[in-house]
Amino acid sequence: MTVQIDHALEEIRRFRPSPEFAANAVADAALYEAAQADRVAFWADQSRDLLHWDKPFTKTLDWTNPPFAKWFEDGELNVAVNCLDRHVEAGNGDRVALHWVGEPGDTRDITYAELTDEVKRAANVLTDLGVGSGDRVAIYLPMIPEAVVSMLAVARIGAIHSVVFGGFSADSLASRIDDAEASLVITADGGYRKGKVFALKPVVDDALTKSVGGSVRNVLVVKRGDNEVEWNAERDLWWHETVATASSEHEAQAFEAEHPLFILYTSGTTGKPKGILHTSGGYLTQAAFTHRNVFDLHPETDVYWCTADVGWITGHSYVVYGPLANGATQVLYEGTPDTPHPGRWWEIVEQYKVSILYTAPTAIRSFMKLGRQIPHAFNLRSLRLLGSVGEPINPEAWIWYRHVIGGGSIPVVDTWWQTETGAIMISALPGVTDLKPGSAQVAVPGISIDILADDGTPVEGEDGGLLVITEPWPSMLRGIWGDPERFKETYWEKFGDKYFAGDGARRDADGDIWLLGRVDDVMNVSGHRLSTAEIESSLVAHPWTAEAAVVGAADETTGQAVVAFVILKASQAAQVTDVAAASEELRRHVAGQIGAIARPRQVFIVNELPKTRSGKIMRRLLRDLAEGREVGDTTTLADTSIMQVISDQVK
Ligand code: 6R9
Repeated sequence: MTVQIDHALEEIRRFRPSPEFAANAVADAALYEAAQADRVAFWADQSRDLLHWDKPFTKTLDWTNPPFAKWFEDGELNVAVNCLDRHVEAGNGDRVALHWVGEPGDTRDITYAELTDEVKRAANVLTDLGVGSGDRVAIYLPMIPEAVVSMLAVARIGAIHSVVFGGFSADSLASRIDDAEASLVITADGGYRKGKVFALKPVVDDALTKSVGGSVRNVLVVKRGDNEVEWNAERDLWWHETVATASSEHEAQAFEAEHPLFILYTSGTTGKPKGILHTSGGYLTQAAFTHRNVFDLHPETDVYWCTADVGWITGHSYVVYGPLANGATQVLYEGTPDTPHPGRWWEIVEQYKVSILYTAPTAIRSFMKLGRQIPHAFNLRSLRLLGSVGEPINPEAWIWYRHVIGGGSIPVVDTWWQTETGAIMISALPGVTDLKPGSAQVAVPGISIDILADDGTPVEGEDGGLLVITEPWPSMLRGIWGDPERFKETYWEKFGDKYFAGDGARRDADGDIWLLGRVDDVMNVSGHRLSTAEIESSLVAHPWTAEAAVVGAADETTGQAVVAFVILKASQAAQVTDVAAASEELRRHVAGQIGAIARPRQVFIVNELPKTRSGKIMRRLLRDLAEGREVGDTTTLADTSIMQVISDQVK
């Protein structure tokens, strides 16, 4: 059965918030008015209300040296204390912070008091290992409570974490360790995924032989998969032999608001991932503000579940920092949605009475394909708010999400933001905004968004243009690790002091914003960012490959899929007789080099690539081919007949 994804593009229904929801909503229209009246004062008020400052700030924003912003500069706070200790001190130590569910079915409920103790213990171990303020710690873990504990322990001592998604390869891990010069890696023996243990410690071992920097002194290993691991007694330590036995006394120090909190690598338009740098006070302010207001969080009663992995920014801001700063109770699930059965997520919703669910369109579309009988075998009536992130949600998926998962009457918020923005920037406010399927809608209070033409002039009417952020915001990236020039070039060169997001957008007659996808060579596969250049360079690194071009082709389930066109070296072509096996080998190679998420859906072996006279590959034409469309304008090709040749080969 195939599902027509786009046939609800004519969807024009609007959904008013129900009076009951609006009456109890955390957010109200006054937030917009306050932010409108004085944007900077608005953020200062939010920060004071939502966070505990050991030393209150007196300055809110310094934008005298754009694009380097400073927020709440003279204030001091401890991020981990804001996420933990202060809730315990306020009498909420017995509240569950994490309902953790392991894929094989084991569970742990961890209260705020217990999580605080565990983080203090881990902080003591890190300090004993010589990790201090400003040092970098790489975290390569499955979705287990220790991932959250590790991040907060690093934050607590003022060190900087770099979480690397557990699906990334040894090469990817090694380059991230080297770029940040991490001195410690926190990992596990393995984790569970699709019913099997996937090994992590061996990947770390491999990465450390590939690492050229030699910065890593220790590897701290959580026992999770019970898989065999090799052991380097001088370097490796078990978590259960160190953290579990460490003291839970730990006095947290306050750090300056602009103290670095984490680096998170994300794909850009070039082959080399960028280490996006976030700092403490502004980041936590906007993560907490948006988590509370966009998800209408009532921490005493809600059970919140964001399905993102902590390896992505969504996991940083909306699994760790936002929810914990707000004292939320949340679900943390280790595994995949379909293990051991396709209703696993809905079983978890029923069991924990999840009230707020935040996930990605790609997941929603795969559930649509399986049919509503799967979620409907469970009681989903606890749900009262649904969120979406990662890519545009097409109206059909939006309607399905609201009706089939949400029972037809609860709000769905589509949230636009990026690793670089740190927190949600565009979204409806539930209970306040009329909802419009398919549109991310409006800038959150205190955020200034515009749509510009390529030459910087404002776009008139409903034409599409480029999305920009016109004023600095608290959770904005503070730079690219070790590369201030690349930071300026990538985001600020195009429009002067306005931030260029890399997304196309248009505004409709009501002023609602519709995202139109990336305008650069960044693909979005299942809500994950991948760069065409990075995959091309991986393909070219294979001994058979002479040249490669990669495009993101529309895909019903994953949004986009990686499709590669490869020319083999003449010296190899004779030996490669089985084309299917060769493309399979290249797919495997990319998965091995970058990670399974980058594995191309298809690799086509071709003799030529379409190039302009100046030698630029015309990916647009390859995308037409990959999407089964009539090939577009070929007049700028050096050889206009080439597309026919390629298309015959692809068939
Ligand atoms: C949070 C996250 C960022 C890119 C972004 C855009 C796309 C994210 C979206 C969306 C349309 C939404 N994106 N949310 N597009 N509607 N609600 O996903 O961060 O991994 O850095 O990706 O994802 O293209 O530029 P990140």
